[in-house]
Amino acid sequence: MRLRYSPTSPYVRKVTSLLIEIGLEDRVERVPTNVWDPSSDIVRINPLAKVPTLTTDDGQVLVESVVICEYLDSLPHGRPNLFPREAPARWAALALHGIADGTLDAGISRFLEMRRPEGERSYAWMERQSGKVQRGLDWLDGAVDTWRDPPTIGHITVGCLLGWLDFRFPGEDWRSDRTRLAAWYDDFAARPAMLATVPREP
Ligand SMILES: N[C@@H](CCC(=O)N[C@@H](CS)C(=O)NCC(=O)O)C(=O)O
Repeated sequence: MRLRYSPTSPYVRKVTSLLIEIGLEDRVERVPTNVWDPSSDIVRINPLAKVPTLTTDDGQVLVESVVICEYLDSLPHGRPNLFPREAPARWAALALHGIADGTLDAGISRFLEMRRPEGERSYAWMERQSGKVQRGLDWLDGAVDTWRDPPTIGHITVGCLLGWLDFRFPGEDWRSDRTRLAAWYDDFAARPAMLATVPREP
């Protein structure tokens, strides 16, 4: 399998950390891809020009990190599944994933807007996205006491969200008013899968 990836992308990190959690990291060749380069050949396999993009061994191209993650978790691996098969655990995992991934989407939207030249930037848009991030983090802080082992795709996505916030907004303190979430993240960030996938500039 081939994974088009970037080391700064939190969506890619969902995939690479899941691969380590399930012990399949050696099954995937990683192909560095700059999605912002107009000449990137990513468009040949993914018209949306996004990472992560996975090409499976039988040539199927998969996009959307959650779809890629579920595909990989469906392969034989002998570890606990990160996508529980049965309700209600499945829906709890996907509900948590939905809030964490949506919070990440809002953070990315704010970040991309911040990077636009002054004059093209909308502060109202950034404010709107920032509100989603703050409310998403509050929601996670309110839910954290209900989380149990083993981790699911929901927890992986929360970890990738918080790691990305620290990476892109190091001066913004999300922890002080969310001490339960911060304590959970201290433990989660020490998992080998998280330590091996810390975001970094290429
Ligand atoms: N919902 C998608 C989001 C993927 C995504 O937006 N990736 C970013 C990198 S962090 C990207 O490739 N952006 C390029 C673009 O939007 O043109 C997923 O979960 O895979």
